[in-house]
Amino acid sequence: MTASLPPQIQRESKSDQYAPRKEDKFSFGLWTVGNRGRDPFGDFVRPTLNPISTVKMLSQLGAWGINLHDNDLVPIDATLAQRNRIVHEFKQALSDYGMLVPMATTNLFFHPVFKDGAFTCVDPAVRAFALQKTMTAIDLGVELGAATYVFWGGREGVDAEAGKDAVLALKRMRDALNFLCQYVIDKGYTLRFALEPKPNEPRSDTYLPTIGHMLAFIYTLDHPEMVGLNPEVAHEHMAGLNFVHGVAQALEAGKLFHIDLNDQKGPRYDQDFRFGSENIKATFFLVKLLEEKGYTGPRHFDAHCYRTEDEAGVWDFALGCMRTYNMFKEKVRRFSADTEIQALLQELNGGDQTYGGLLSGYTAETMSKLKEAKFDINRLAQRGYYYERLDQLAVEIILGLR
Ligand code: GCO
Ligand code: MN
Ligand code: MN
Repeated sequence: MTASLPPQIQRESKSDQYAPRKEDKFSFGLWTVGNRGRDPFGDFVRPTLNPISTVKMLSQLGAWGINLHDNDLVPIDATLAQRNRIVHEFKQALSDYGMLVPMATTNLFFHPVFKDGAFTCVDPAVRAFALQKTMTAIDLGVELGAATYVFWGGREGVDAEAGKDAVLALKRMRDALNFLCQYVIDKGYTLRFALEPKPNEPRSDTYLPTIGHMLAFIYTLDHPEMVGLNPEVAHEHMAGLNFVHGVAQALEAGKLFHIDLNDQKGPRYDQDFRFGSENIKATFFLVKLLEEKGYTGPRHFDAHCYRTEDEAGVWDFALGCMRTYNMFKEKVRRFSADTEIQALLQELNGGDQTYGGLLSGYTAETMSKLKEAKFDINRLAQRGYYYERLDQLAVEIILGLR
C-alpha cells in the first residue's frame, strides 16, 4: 500500500475546473476502489487496500464520502473487541481526513450460507440469520453516520425456477423489509432504505429486476415513505433499458434516494466500468437529469478499475470517475447556455397554443370543447420536429465543438 497518491495523480487531481471538490458530493464504496480484480476465470491481481489508507487517498483525490458493506470493514468472524477497535480506528480516519459515510449496506451474498439468497432463501434459518446480520449492520451504518441504507438483492433469485415459488419469495422480501423498517423506527434512527434492482448475476434471474419492478414493490410495503431506490447504470443497461428514463421516473416519484454511477457495454455481464467510459451520450443526459432536476443526494460510484491495473491504476480510475462527472456537468451548462439550442427547444415545445388550455385537467367545459374541436390532422402531420438538428447540436456539445 503506498502512503500517498502517485505524484502525477496528485497534480491532476487539483489541476483545473474539473477537479473534484467536497461540495460535488462524490462517494465510493470501500469495495469499489478495493476491488482486487478477481473474476470467475482468474485470481486476485491487486493486494488488499487497507480501509484507513483508502479513506486518506479518496479524501486527497477530492471525494466526499465512503460507503461500505458491514464486512468490507468488519470481518464476518470478528469478535466484539476486534469490531470495536476496527470501528474506532475507522471513525478516527474519517475525522482526520474529513470524510463521511453517507451510505451503508449489508453483505448478504458472499458467504456460502447465502448461496440461495438471504431474505428469499427457502431455508428459514438463513432468512432469520439474514435479518439478524442486517440489524447488526444497520447499527454499524448508523454509528458511522449513514443516512441511507442500501439493499441490493445479490442472490435473491433463482437458477432453477422449479425450486422456488416466486410469489412466496416476493412476500418474504416484503416481510423482511417491513421488519427492518420497523426496527429502524423502534430504534429511533433517521435512516432511509434504498433498494437496488439488478436483472441477473450472480444468479440466473434476480427478483425485482428493474427500477420499474422495484418502484411498484415499494408501494406494497408498510412504510413506503421510508423506502426509495438506488438505481445503477450498469444494471438497467444489462436489461437493455434506458437508464435515464428509469432514473427520471424514480426522481419524479420522489424515490431517487441514492444512485450507483458506472458504465456498461450493453446487455452482458455486470461490468461496473469507470463512469462515462462507454456510453458517452447517455452519460451526458444522465448528468443533465441529475443536475437539472433537483437531485441533491450523493454521486456514488459503484464501479471498479480494469483487472489489468496496479494500485496507481485504481487512483487513475477513481479520479477519472469524478473528473468525467464534472466534465459532463460543464457540457450540460454549455447545452443550456447555447442560444441556438435553446431557441430550437423553445420553438419545438411551444407549438400551437390553441389547445393548451384544454390539456390541464378534466372539467365539464374542457371535455365538451375537446369533443367539439376540429383538428386538421393532415396539417399537424406535416410538421417537422427538428430532432435531427437538435441532436446534432447535442453531439457537437458533447464532442467539445460548441
Ligand atoms: C453489484 C452491486 C453491488 C451493490 C452493493 C451495494 O452488482 O455487485 O451493484 O455493488 O451496489 O452491494 O449494495
Ligand atoms: Mn453493478
Ligand atoms: Mn450497485
